[in-house]
Amino acid sequence: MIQIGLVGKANVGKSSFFKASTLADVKIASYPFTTIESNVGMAHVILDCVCKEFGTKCNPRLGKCENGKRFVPVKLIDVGGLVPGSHLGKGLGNKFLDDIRQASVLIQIVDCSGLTDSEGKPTKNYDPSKEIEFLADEINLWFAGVIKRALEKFKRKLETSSRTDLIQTLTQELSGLEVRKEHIEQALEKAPITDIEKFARSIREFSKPIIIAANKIDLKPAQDNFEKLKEKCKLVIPTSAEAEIALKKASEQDLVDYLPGDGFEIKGKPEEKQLGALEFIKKEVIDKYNSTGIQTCLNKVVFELLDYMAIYPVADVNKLTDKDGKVLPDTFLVPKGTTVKELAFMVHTELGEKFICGIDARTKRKLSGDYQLKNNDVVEIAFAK
Ligand SMILES: Nc1nc2c(ncn2[C@@H]2O[C@H](COP(=O)(O)OP(=O)(O)OP(=O)(O)O)[C@@H](O)[C@H]2O)c(=O)[nH]1
Ligand SMILES: [Mg+2]
Repeated sequence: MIQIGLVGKANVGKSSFFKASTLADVKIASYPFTTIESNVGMAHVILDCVCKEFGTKCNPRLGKCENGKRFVPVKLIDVGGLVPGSHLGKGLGNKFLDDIRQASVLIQIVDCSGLTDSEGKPTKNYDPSKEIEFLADEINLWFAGVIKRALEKFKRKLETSSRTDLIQTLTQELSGLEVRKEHIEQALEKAPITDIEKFARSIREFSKPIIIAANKIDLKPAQDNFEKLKEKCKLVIPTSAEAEIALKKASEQDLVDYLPGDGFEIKGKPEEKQLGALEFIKKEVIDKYNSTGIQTCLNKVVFELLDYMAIYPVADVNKLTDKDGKVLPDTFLVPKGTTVKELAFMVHTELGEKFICGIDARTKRKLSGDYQLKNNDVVEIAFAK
């Protein structure tokens, strides 16, 4: 399952983002370093399910499908606040950074209101672009440290080995950091292995890209800062974790019609205070930014930043079922370029080892092992029994 890391300085709303996405009851407070043990939970990306096209009703094993919108689980990791010097162990920096080793992508939550300083303490007019810079530096330096240690024992060998051997050794040694072979190849184009810091920065950029969530966008100063931030960073999404928590709560109470990522309609009779809060969210967040941004962030990291596709493996292309008769039970999120044979291994090692061919559910044609899958492919894997 894809792992997404939530990072950022202290007191910016990481745990609020986590709670809004997973509905887990985690500790949230208006002081820095509230989180001291990382939280891990399940969030979802939401996509158009293929069940509609096939005119069938699906039975997702994980997540759910409502009105053709499929909720596919992704793992979310909420770590404690990072500070300048975290990579050297300041705060609980090293521990938190270790917890995001397995993440394929990071969402940096930023306090866009500028009402907290670099250590998460209350202030005024803090420039949020500063925390974006220091955080990327911390993560890059931590990466450089891990890579340096991992390569120490191979130093001599790496200097004399061929490019192919070098890439193979690095792929093995860095697999625990979710670094794939193509990330190493891309990074080597940009920096030589001898320049560890530059090389590490480059691998980090390819293997753990960062998107910025400009959080607390419901607050006026955040709205002003956001306009400036947009000019400086390409990948910045306005978010209000607090608004998302309020909307999910109101939806559970059946007071609003709400599909995360969209606006909402009030349908019940909220009490005066809750009605006021909902009206505030509509005016300050939805009318200005179209949504609370939380779901937008999750979907964007998976389908744009990582450029993943949704694939539906089945055991029977005619019935679209698994061996227990469940219709379209799984949605796999896989990188572009994934082949049918690679998919077979992802479903089950044995399926990969005994692989014969794939079968396309739309055309019923056979697919060879090196066929590159397309988004929304529904495939059966034929294997030797
Ligand atoms: N106005 C507003 N406040 C928010 C929002 N998100 C979080 N907060 C508030 O910001 C404070 C910190 O939130 P947390 O979620 O605990 O922040 P954190 O980044 O996990 O903090 P640490 O674990 O201490 O690093 C709390 O008072 C939240 O209620 C938001 O979107 N809007
Ligand atoms: Mg927290």
